[in-house]
Amino acid sequence: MKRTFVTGILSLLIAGLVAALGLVVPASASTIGSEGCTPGYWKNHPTSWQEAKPTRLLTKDHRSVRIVAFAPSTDDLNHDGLPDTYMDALSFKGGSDLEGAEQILLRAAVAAYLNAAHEGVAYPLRRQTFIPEVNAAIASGDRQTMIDLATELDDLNNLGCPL
Ligand SMILES: [Ca+2]
Repeated sequence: MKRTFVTGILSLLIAGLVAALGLVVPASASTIGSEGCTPGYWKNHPTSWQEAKPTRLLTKDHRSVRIVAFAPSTDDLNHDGLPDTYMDALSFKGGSDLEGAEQILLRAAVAAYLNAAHEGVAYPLRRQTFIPEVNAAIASGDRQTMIDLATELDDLNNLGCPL
């Protein structure tokens, strides 16, 4: 009887230990799940960024050949006379014309990039998948194509932020 009790306590302890360990195992950047943080979150938490600095230029190539750079129609979409950075993109205002659509898409796309790059966010998409789609939508010159993709990314960026 006593032995069963001790065994039961031990089982509970082990189960608790496993659960505790499970909580601290970091999710991999390649984790595919259903989490995402918004452009607003990333804009306000630049110290949480992984694999990109806020000053990184939108058009800068990535070291990994499997991740292509963003390809905006111009490197100065916010017209401040300087090449746009990842942080600039999170502040793009959007608008009703083609350039506005491109801003809306890139704002969502940079948040998507940061979600996909972060080890603690189980984002559903990989960068090597959606960045070419973003570039193709921009190259299409079709506002609705850009808005549709932006909406898809926005939905994922609003899945819920674990950070
Ligand atoms: Ca600029």
